[in-house]
Amino acid sequence: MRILFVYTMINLKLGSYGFQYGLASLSAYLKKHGQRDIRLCYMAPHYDAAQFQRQVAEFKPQVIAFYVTWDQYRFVKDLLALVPDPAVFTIFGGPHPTLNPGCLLDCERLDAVCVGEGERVLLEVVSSLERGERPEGTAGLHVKHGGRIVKNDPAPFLSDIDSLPPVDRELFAAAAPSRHFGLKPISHRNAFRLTRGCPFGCAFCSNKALAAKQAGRYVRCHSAQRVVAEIQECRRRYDIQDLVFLDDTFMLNEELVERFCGLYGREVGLPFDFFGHIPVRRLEILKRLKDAGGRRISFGVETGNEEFRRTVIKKDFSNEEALKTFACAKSLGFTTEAFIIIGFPGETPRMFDDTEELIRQIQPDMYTLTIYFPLPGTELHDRAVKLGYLPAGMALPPSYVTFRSSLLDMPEFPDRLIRRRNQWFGYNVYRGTSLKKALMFFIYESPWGDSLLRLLSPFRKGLGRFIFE
Ligand code: B12
Repeated sequence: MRILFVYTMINLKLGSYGFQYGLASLSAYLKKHGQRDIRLCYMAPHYDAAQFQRQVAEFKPQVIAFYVTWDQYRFVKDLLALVPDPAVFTIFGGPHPTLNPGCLLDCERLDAVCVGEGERVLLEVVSSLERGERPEGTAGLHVKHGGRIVKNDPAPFLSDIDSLPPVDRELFAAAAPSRHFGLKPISHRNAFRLTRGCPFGCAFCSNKALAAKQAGRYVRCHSAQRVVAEIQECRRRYDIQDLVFLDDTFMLNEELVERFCGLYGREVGLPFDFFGHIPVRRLEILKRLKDAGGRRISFGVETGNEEFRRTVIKKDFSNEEALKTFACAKSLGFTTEAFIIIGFPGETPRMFDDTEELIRQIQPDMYTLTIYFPLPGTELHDRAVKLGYLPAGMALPPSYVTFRSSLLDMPEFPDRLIRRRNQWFGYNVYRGTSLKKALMFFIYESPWGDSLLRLLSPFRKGLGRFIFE
């Protein structure tokens, strides 16, 4: 059966990236079960209907399978409407349809939505279609049938993720551009995962709601051997200089991290970047990671206002713990990065002063500041609606660039002010320690920052050294 996957990265701040682990896993799973004819339509950084139509006309897929996040939903919906042949089976999966399966009603041309992990679901859909049957009884599938919608309960989370085949990187090798515009390239060559899922309940993130969608354990780990073998295989195939781990929280399972560090340090040793979590209970674990090749560690600080962080954002650590963790990571020689969000529902400019102050004290090597983006199906999105900052059921305008402006209408912290604080943030944080960095961040956060980054992307490495060393 001819299956076309669609992955879009349209209108995003922070550049385009060439890999989506979930689709690569689905493709590998289907191939393991005998499907050979699988391709990818990768669309970035602009919407390009002609590209999609060309690929559909040439490949003549029988199934079109879209990965959908809330920010991309508006574009994917338009692409879907271009599918000419009613016999082509169309299906959405990924975090947005999982949390909002009602989008099946919203999209006339859509046949089905997958709720949760898709490996078994998509295989059963394809197998049913091959037998000439509609996949009505598939666990995890919401599917249209003669004018009504059949909603099947999801199957439990896969219990043993090591039993899955290694993800299909060639799918992306054939379709994604070799040049990436972001400062932190993520591609089929260098992106890996040690785990699936996340145990934390941050109110702005989809993970808590995703965890509740299926029965069983959401957080699962690969074995260290399995991941190192996958990395070795990739090194044989591609030229890899460094790695990035896409795990929501890489340091979840300390025993696993210990085992991984030992094996990886001995057999691979390439520099790697990953996400940490504050507080790090045993700081020795950071040392192990550094010795194994750890290079950049990113922590979600989100806000500098402790009370707001604990009660509204639902992240349980103190500023003291944040300072201590960063200091330790820096002293070990990591490049440190802080993830911060501005414009949370109910946040005030005064609270954001606390954020600026904390990050000024931390002095991370770099930061990523994003303007709060409400995700339907999350606690904080509902809070924004309840407080009257966001209309319920709001559609995203096509021109909206995530993280560039606020969708909330907060009289105390209006969009205009949020954007101003966003632009001046880096300057204010670094002006006392590095004027060069302060000015570079000011330019990057300006309205022309993205275009500039794109223009300068061939010189990314040199630029990185110039700013951060
Ligand atoms: C790594 C990552 C990134 C990377 C890589 C992109 C990516 N989407 O993978 C980068 C840094 C580029 C990135 C960018 C963004 N991200 Co991000 N990212 C993640 C993260 C941490 C892990 C994704 C992953 O590897 N999952 C593991 C794999 C195995 O699971 P999966 O991808 O969900 O796929 C499984 C199922 O969903 C399903 N499935 C998926 N697609 C399909 C399709 C079909 C047809 C079927 C049947 C099934 C199916 O089966 C797959 C295998 O089981 C997730 C958090 C999360 N838990 O998902 C956030 C997450 C996906 N990101 C999110 C957001 C908001 C963004 C950005 C908008 C941020 C921005 N403005 O730049 C962009 C959007 C880019 C895009 N189009 O995806 C949100 C999406 C929320 C939502 N409700 O839509 C998430 C969920 C985090 C959050 N805050 O809640 N991200």
